[in-house]
Amino acid sequence: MIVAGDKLVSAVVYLTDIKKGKKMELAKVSMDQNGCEYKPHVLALPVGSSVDFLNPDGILHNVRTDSKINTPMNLAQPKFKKTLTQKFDKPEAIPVRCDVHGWMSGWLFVAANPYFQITDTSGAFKLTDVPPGDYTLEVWHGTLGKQSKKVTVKAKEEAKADFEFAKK
Ligand SMILES: [Cu+2]
Repeated sequence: MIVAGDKLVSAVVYLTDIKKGKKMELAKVSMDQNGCEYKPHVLALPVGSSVDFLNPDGILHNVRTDSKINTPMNLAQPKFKKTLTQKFDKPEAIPVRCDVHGWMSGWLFVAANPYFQITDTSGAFKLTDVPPGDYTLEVWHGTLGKQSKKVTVKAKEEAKADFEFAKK
C-alpha cells in the first residue's frame, strides 16, 4: 500500500511499471456537463472503459478530445441527446473541450493498469493491494505536469510517498 498527504487535488497518482497484482476491471464512468462545467474536472478510468458524457441541462454541447494516441472525438451533443458514449482503448491523458462553451475544460486520464487514483480534496491518495516489489510511482496534473519516483513496497507494510509541485 502506498499513501501520502498533500494538497494537490485532481492529480492522478499511478504506478507505471506494474505487471502483476490485481486484475484490470473495466469501469462504467461518466463525465457530467451540468451547468456547462465538466464534473469531475479530471476523470480517471481503466483503459478499455467507456465514458458517458451526460447532458442533464438539455442544451447543445460539442465534446472534443484533443487526443494524440486514442482516436480523437469531435461530436455534437444536441439538447435531446442525454448521453454520449465513447470508449478509450489506449492509456493517455486527454484534454476535453466544448466548442459551444469555450470555458468548458476537463481531462480524461486513461490508466494503463488498475493502480491509479485521483487525489482527494486534501491531496491524499492511497493505492491498495500493491504486491511487494520496486515500482515507479508517478503523479500527473493537468497544468502542473508530471513527477515520478521509485518506491519499494514491502509485504504488510505501508510505503509512503510525497510529491511537491512548484506553483505555476
Ligand atoms: Cu458545452
